[in-house]
Parts: sequence; structure tokens; C-alpha cells
Amino acid sequence: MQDQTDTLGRFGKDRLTILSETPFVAETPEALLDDETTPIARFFIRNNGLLPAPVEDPDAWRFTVDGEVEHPLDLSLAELKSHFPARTFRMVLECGGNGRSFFEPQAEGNPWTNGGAGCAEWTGVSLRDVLQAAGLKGTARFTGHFGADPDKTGSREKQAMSRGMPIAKALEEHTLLVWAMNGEALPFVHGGPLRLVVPGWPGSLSQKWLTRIWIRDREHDGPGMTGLSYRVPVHPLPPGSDAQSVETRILESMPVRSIITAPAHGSRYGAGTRGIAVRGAAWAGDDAVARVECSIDGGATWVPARMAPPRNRYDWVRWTAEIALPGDGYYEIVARATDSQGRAQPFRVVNWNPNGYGCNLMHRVAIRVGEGG
Ligand SMILES: Nc1nc2c(c(=O)[nH]1)N[C@H]1C(S)=C(S)[C@@H](COP(=O)(O)O)O[C@H]1N2
Ligand SMILES: [Mo]
Repeated sequence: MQDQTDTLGRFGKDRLTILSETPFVAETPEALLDDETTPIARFFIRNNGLLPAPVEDPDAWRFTVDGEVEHPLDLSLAELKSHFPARTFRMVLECGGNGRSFFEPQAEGNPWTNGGAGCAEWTGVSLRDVLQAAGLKGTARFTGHFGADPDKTGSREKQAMSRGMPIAKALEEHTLLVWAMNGEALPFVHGGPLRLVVPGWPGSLSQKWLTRIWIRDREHDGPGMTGLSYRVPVHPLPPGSDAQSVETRILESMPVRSIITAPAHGSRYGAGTRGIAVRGAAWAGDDAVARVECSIDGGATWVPARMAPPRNRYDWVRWTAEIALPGDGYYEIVARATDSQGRAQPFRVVNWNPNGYGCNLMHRVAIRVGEGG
């Protein structure tokens, strides 16, 4: 335990759950996501490789835009800050594998529960403004992202991860080149001095330590784009199938998810408690959250939650629900969010896939009231 606390402390983190030491990966227990804006100390970390060399002068950090553009760019962070209008949005960043641990049989990859997500205030410029300055050619179809981190063997030749997105996603106002998080200089472990934040889509698109954006005339094919990475079978598979040769499609928007951030799993209440306030957060990829409901009887009856309006698109919705308890005993609270297209979270995992993407099972929290139960 002490070792874990020391490791987390080195990254400025408080009580996260370490899923992997090298590369370093840590998630946030749901009950620690109870703040409106996730503090940096509680924001999850996902590295696919090793950390790049420390940076002396953040404003001197350089990155390039090349490929299918009229005017290739080579800009320092200082130039980026002075040439383009800054924007701040509060937006969810979520790992594509969030929820993976709920698949049976266990899928390949880090066993995230629901804590591979957080919602921070990101400050930077719209990638769109920079691409407009570069002048996209008619042949521009896709981006390819490059970062300074060596891969897990320590090789600087190979990218730890290099993903990309269709140009339409790159041109959304909320797709940002970011240098600040919650009003502070972007921490090194979160990709500082400069990263992408591509909200609503798998976190792997949000390249950290960004050095280059390559505009391509076809789908990008860097590490993380091919094979079964960030892909799911087109036709649903029986759980546990060998999927090496099945037809796949690339993941885009993340599915709707809600988490209960209070009470914490395992909370106890005094005998005679007959009502409690449940709190949480919900988000839905590119979509909006239409409603959130809670149940203590396995979904037989539902209590609607009150939702606070999101600050901007891609912000999470904070919600509260008043739950009546019929007597002392043991209860399991579940939360279910529904997106604006009517898609709700399932009770059971139905979309098993070998790399474990897209699991948005309802979050369940057990509580006890009184001595019994
Ligand atoms: N350069 C680089 N960028 C990266 C990664 C990486 O390994 N290297 N991991 C990606 C993945 S899979 C996720 S989920 C997010 C996590 O961002 P965070 O560590 O700031 O929470 O960063 C993405 N950007
Ligand atoms: Mo991720």
C-alpha cells in the first residue's frame, strides 16, 4: 500500500487505483469523482509507453502540421497562444476501455471499472483554427497524431500510440489543442506542455506531448489504428470468441454512462434512515444525456434524478436523486442514464468484444441501513 501511495504521490495523485505500473495507468474510484470539476489530483492516467524527457521551457515546445495542407506549420506553444483565440470548455475525457472489467470472459487490456474518466476545464485553441491557417487541401480526409513519448520498450523510433480522426471531428469547435487544465499549466503526466483533447471519442485520440499532426488523404494507420485496437466486430460475437479475422469497425463516439459518486459502495447508515440523497455524473459521448434514474429494486421501479445543466457541449451532467428506503436492511442502488437518441445503459453486458470496448453497464452501489442487512 505504502509503495502505491508513493508511486501515486510522484505523479501528484491522491488515492487512485493503479492498474499498471509500466506503462503507468491509474483509475479513479467512482466515489472520488464527486467534485463538479475533477481535480487534477483525482484525474485518471493512461500511458501506453514511457514518459518523454522532462521539458525545461514549455512555451518553446514545438509542433508541426503537415501533409494535405497548403501551408505546413511549425509553431511554438508561445506562437500558438498568441496567434489564435483561447477557449476554455469543461469536458469529459474517457478511456476507450472504460468499463472493460465487467466483460466475461475477461477481455484483453487494462481492467477499468468506471474510473477511466474525468471532467476537467481544458484551455487551448480550437484545432479548427489552426487547420484553417494551414489551409486544408480538398484531399484532406483524416488526421494522424504524434507524441514525444517513447514506446514501452523505450524506443523513440516507434510511437507509443498514434491515432487519428476523420476531418469532420477535427473541425469541431470543441476539439482543442490544450495547454492548461483546471486553470493550471497542463501537468506533464497529462501531456504537458501540449496535448489534444478530442471530447466524446476514445481518450486515445487525445494525444499527449503532441509534436505533429499529419493530415492524410486516407484513414491513419499508426499504432492504435489497426488490428483490433479501438475496433469492435461489425457483427456481434458470442462471448470469448476468437476474433482475429472478423470484420471490424473503428470506434467513434463513446456510449452513455452514469456513475454514482455518493454514497460510496459499502456505506452504512443508522437504523431508521428512511431517505438518502444519491449523487452522480452522466455523459454520453457526442450525444446529450436525456435523463438519469435510480432504482433500489433491480429496476422494478425508478426514481428520476434532477440534472444540473451542463456548462457546454461535452461537459458531464451532475445529478442528484432522493431515494426513499422502506426499512432497515441491505440495498443495491443502480443508476441508469439515457441519451437523447433513447439509448439507455444495460443491466447485463451484451456486446462482448476481444479488446473490451463499449461496456456501459449500469453502476451499482451496495449500502446497509441499521445493524441487520
Ligand atoms: N502521447 C500519448 N498520448 C496519449 C496516450 C499515450 O500513451 N501517449 N494515451 C492515450 C489514452 S489511451 C488515453 S485514455 C488518454 C489519457 O489521458 P490522461 O492520461 O491525461 O488521463 O491519453 C491518450 N493520449
Ligand atoms: Mo485510453
